[in-house]
Amino acid sequence: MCSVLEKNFICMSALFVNNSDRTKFLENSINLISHTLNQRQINDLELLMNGAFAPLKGFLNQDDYESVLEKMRLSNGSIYPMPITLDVSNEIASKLKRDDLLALRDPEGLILALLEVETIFQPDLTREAKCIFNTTDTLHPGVDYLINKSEKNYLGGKIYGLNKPRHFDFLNLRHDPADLKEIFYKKGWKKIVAFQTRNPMHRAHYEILKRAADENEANILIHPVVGLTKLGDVNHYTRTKCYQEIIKKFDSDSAMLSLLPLAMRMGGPREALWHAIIRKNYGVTHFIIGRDHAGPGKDSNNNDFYGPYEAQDLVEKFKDEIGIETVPFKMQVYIKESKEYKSLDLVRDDETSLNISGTELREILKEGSEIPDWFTFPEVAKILYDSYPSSDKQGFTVFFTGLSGAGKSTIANGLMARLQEETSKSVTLLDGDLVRQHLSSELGFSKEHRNINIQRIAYVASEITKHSGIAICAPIAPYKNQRIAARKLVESFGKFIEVYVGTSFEVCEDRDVKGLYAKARKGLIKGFTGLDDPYEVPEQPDILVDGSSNDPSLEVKKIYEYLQSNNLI
Ligand code: PPS
Repeated sequence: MCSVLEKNFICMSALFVNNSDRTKFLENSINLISHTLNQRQINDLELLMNGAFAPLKGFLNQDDYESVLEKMRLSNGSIYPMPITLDVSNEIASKLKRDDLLALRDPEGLILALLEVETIFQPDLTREAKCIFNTTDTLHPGVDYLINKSEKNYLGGKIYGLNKPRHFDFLNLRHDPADLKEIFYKKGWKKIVAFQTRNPMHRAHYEILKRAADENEANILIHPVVGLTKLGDVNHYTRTKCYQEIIKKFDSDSAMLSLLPLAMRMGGPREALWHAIIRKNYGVTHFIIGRDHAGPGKDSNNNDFYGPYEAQDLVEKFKDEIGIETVPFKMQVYIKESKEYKSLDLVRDDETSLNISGTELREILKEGSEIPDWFTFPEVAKILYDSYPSSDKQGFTVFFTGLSGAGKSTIANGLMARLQEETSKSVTLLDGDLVRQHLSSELGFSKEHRNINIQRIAYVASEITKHSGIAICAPIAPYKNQRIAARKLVESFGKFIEVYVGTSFEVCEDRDVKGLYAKARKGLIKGFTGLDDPYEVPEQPDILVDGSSNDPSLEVKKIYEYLQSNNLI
């Protein structure tokens, strides 16, 4: 692919070894210590290996790291604002010394590269946060990684690329820098204006792109990030389907779409500068920087981490050194009267400006309301509706908890029947006894086993919820922590409603439907919930029901009405 002169820089800087070295390296790698890369490290490695992070030749050594923190430059003076580091566990760091080779593998064990260790150091991660992100507030995703997730040792050294990370999606939209440069060359594109995004694209973005291309007589590269972005972002599958619709709005010879497997740090100004360097490496000549580029949202005091145009200002300062033109854009709004988009700062007093924020859009989707036509193209709206069904079309989990014999199964069965009678959703009952028979037959009632049991139930419930079904769970679930963990797992996909069946121990013992209380009193059953094993009463259940009631259908009605009033059915 590297035939033309102007691509030489990239070919030389890409870090893949030639074929004969590759065979040697692979043979020798069997005896090497291995590090399993996390998703962020895989994204970093892919862009190191393909030359998108040029002039980097590997993960930063200590002198480059210090220099990047303090001066936004490598120790040789090249501008580089983001420290690309490899954090590893104490166990791995303690086994390595200078000049050792370390095998870098993906979670399935595929070797991606070798690292020739040059420096091993323990960074001051709080200082790094302050220098790079200008804050130590862990609400900042970049800071959160450093303080709460990063391992405490950094390894610096040269990378020998052996295999590209595996991708199975949108293969025709993935390009290395050399590929894109060759495509631009073949298309005869001299000026290319790139657009970075981690969100779905709407009409305002289309207008920005059209104007940027016209004003600069340039072609368009839509270059969205499909590596790690901010938690809660629209997933990249949905976004890419939206981009595929947007690209159709341009002449086929004037614009193209390519996906960038970058792990964002949400570092505002420094990140914008880094994005510009990366785009330069892909052969881009003009880079659009909008309002709050790579902004991480609000801090713990509800203030913005960075000023809205700080990123534009910083990149502007370094554009000549990088060799890329910046195309700054102010926030675009829709003018109701003239039915056109314009910069917010140009709106006249007699004009009505309209905009929909990301949060407002999520609200519209949740309610199942219509996304206005002025805001997005109907094709994009359809993709978003399909991916984000309104609450009444989403799945959910009703999680009963209470003592043995409290009446969980009776009420759960009643709820299941009512839901099946009155809705068209599929309902699955994960009753305590049934789960113990089918999913957890090897488990006993120790704390460890009970925890595993609830984790399994929560996992199955989360899958049912994800696929728009209703999961009704009815275990004892005596420990608060496990109930919280179950909620967390399910809530990634839909609502979790905790129902506490608050029947007292005395009533349950009195009923003793299965004769278990009597056995436990005689010491024939050890670790019985409520007797010699704790039941941690839910402090704030979503619903409290009375399991000692003579008419369980009243309790079923209470839950059913709760589901109705929360738009779940
Ligand atoms: S847990 O703690 O959530 O894993 O328990 P769970 O799987 O829901 O328990 C299912 C049934 O096991 C019976 N059983 C016991 N319960 C409590 N403590 C001990 N030691 C015990 N041994 C057996 C009990 O009948 C549970 O069913 P329910 O429907 O709650 O009565």
